[in-house]
Amino acid sequence: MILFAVNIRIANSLKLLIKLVKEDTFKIIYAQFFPRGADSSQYAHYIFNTFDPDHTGGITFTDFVVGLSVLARGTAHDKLRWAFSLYDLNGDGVITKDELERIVSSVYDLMGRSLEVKNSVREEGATREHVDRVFQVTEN
Ligand SMILES: [Ca+2]
Repeated sequence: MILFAVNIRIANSLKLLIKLVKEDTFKIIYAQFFPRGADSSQYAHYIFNTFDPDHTGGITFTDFVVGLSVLARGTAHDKLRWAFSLYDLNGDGVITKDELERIVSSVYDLMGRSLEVKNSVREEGATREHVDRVFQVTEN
């Protein structure tokens, strides 16, 4: 009987190991780490894509471990490559102003409605100005 129970637990663990985490589930899990009023959906989408580089629509256990390994134990170069892949939304090897603006906008969404910064920073054009300043710094 004990052996049967152990086998059931192992089988359940294996099911978890091979189960795909779909983007909707990932977004629900991700949202739990942000304050009430925050909209983490768009940023979670971008993070999800970095863990699903082949765009299969699901993160496998292997995808997750490989991604986490880069973030936790990777070299500075590995982490920069990961960050670059986060910002290079279409994967063409270039980060455009539009891509940066979309990421910055999603980061502001993470701050939540309760923060005054959202209203003061996200006035029309403010996100674009922020992105323009970043590009001015990187071009000099
Ligand atoms: Ca790009």
